[in-house]
Amino acid sequence: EDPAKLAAFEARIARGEKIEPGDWMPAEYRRQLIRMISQHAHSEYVGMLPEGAWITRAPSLRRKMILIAKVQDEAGHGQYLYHAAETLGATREEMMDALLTGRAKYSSIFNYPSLTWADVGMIGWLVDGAAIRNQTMLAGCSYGPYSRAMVRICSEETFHHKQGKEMILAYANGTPKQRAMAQDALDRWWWPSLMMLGPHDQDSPNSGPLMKWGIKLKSNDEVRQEFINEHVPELQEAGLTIPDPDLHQDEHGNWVHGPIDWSEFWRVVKGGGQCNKERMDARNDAHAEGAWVREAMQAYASRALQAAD
Ligand code: FAQ
Repeated sequence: EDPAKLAAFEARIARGEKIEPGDWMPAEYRRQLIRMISQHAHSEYVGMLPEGAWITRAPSLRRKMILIAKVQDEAGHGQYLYHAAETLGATREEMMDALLTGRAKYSSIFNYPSLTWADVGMIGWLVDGAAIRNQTMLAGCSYGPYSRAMVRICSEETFHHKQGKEMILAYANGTPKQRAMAQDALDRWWWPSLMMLGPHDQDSPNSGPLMKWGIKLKSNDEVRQEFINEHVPELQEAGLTIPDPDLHQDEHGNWVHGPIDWSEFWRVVKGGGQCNKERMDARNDAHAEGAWVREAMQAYASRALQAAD
């Protein structure tokens, strides 16, 4: 790679300029962005499934409308993100193929089952809460299209976060059965939510290049600490118990968590979680069922092209 071009590129990042699609960039910067943005898109796309499963069983029309809007937002986030990756030269077909054949990753968190209605609220509060912490950081990233997508996605997810919190607070202040449902959902979603933010910094091989080039502005552990500091007091105030006997506050006011079971994390990432097979089957079925739509759109586009000739 041309050292002068690399130096000019790094100087632009140091000045806080955004890198735009046609600009020169190192091959590794492009590769890292395609990896990360496409996996982020896949996460939104698979992430529709755990909550989507509850649309037909929402307890009221109001809750059903909110949930449909949320799941639809997640589909939209996937679309923005696939488009952002396309600006780097990845094609939709390649990315979809990588997901559907299991070559690409998507977030570990979506391989856990949503067993009760309280899980829908807990996903909004914890999973969207963790996603917002990570994505607020990424809104400042050096690649223009990704950074701008994050601004819009974060504002929509702030609504998701609030609706989740509101739902859990209603249950936490509700009947003993509702309180037990909220606690049970917290017991099952707490640790996966911490894992979702990625391995500890010493086990995060991508952080080096990502932080050097201003893609990630904070490390996995820093973002996890922010997430914990925000959520522990609020969950405790709701009367819920965080399932971590070692949790305590240090002299700086940071909430320190007990050991994370990384063997569980890697098992889930490698396909051995409770719902990996179910999620991949659902996405493959949806893709196969959509074949006629893609064919019809292609036929329409080629006819429009002929008409323009
Ligand atoms: N799951 O070197 P690092 C959402 C992989 S969106 C699976 O630390 P990096 C919205 C990682 O890919 C949630 N794999 O990696 C929503 C790498 O493998 P690779 C998704 C994981 O990139 C809410 C290896 O481990 N958000 O939730 C995970 O520096 C509610 C080593 O890791 C994004 O994707 C994981 N949790 O840091 C939707 C945000 N963590 O690729 C519906 C963008 C790590 O080399 C309902 N991504 N791995 O084969 C990022 O910020 C980063 O990629 C991290 C990981 C922080 C996820």
